[in-house]
Amino acid sequence: MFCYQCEETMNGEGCTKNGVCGKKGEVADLQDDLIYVLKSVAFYNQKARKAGISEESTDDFMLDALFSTITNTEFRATGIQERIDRGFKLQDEIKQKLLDNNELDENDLPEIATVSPENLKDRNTGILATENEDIRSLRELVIFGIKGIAAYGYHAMVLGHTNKKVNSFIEEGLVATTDDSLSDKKLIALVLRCGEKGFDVMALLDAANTGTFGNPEPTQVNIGTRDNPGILVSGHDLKDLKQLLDQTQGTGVDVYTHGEMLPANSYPELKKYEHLVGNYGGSWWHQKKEFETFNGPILMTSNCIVPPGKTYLDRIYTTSSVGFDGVTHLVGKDGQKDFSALIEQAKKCEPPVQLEEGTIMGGFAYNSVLSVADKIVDAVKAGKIKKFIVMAGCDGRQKDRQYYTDFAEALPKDTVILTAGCAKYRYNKLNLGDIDGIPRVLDAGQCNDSFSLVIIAQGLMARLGFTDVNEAPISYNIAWYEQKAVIVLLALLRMGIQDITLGPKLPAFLSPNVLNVLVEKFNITPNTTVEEDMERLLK
Ligand code: FS2
Ligand code: SF4
Repeated sequence: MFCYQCEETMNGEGCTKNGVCGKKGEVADLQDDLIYVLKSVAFYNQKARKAGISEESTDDFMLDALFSTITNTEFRATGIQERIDRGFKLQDEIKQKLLDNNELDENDLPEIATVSPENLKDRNTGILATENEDIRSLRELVIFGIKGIAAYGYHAMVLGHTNKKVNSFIEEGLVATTDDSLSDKKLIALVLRCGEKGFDVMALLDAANTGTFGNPEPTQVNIGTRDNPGILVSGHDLKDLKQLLDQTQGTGVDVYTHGEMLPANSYPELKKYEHLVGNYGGSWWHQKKEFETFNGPILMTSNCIVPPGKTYLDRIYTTSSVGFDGVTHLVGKDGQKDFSALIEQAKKCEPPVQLEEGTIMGGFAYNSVLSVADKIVDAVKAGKIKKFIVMAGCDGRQKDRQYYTDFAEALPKDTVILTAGCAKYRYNKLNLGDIDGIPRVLDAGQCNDSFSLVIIAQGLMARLGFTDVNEAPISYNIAWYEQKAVIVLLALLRMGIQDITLGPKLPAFLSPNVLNVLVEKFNITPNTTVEEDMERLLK
């Protein structure tokens, strides 16, 4: 095993026995095999795409399979093995179709395309198979970005929204990482194209979410509890939540969001349910304690599961790309899922233990922020808002993340934080106040809604008369943890955004030379101390 895809990788270098996240070495090895097989499927499907004979079901499979390899998603060896088997089946089917259509020369296949169930174990599928550390770094940067694209593409796909160009890029990118003739320059260009597709897929998911559930509205989200039994929904999938809300209506069972599902409370088509009570607890890594005190069933709809504690193992459920041994996994049929097992179990459970009370504000996606843009622009022109600080990204369990709370608290009162993703839990309950009624923390939503922050930045910039994105009074202090944040970062870079401060640690998968390129091209800076960063970011 060798995995270095997330921020908490062992010693800042790589997990080599088991993952810090709890992923077993066997599962990590299978994930390497799966990515390898996906590269082969991608090779064939690129040809099928060009010949006009590719199937949508292949896109769906690729999105799910890549998503399953993201940190804190599929922990089951069986779950990964099933996807490897399916990949081989698809590889054969697409190959046969290409042969039937005279679109393939079997005597001219690259090595990746000759992988089979019989020879897979003889191949070195691991990350370290690429010996040159700069090429390895760039290849993995592309692959981790593609994993993020796949996750967002998956959530859009279940809502009926797809983007063929994005799906094609996923294949192109995967195949490119097997091409030894590609120079580092070409790989850097590929990394930037990955960022471009990252932006496109976030726009796609935004269209899927807002088209289905309406534009998020500024909303006071309750963080207390009621006396009914409840079901807690975590992960990122709004469609699963909607189906659960429909099925729990009139049953006496309440529904709460957790972690990255918090923004669901601001969508008109979700907040209209009286029994969507509010949000319970904090970001993903608090779940062991919070799932225990919640008392009722928990539905994990996507990444962000941590190895469950015994006290709630019999009442946690997974679905879609996420899975864990010993946890009931729910599979839908024709886009519909049956949550009756959770509902019946909830009826026998105690109501949640109240952890806190009051409300937090959410729903500041681009539509609601830009609808009051004049007010914001007036506040900027009057000198009441001096700077916007984008503090998007991830939360994590390491102690050094306290930096983000301290940074938010230390910001002068004439600054506004634009946030998205679970990083917000480090400061969204601090009561940082408002400026002429504009909250000092504007929460655009989930990590994918970082897209919204770019639209907000562009919208405000245009009204303030700036033509260069880097001249506007906006600074970036981004926190990362896993591969969805990698694609958010690449998307920001592709937008030409300079001077991003990144923390709490730099990715282990960036070799010194690749890091130098990012520093020279985009002036990415690792975060340091609150004081030092504050001075630089407020300049
Ligand atoms: Fe939180 Fe970071 Fe959302 Fe994850 S914003 S840890 O990428 O998918 O959540
Ligand atoms: Fe280690 Fe992160 Fe990989 Fe888990 S996902 S094995 S913690 S690098």
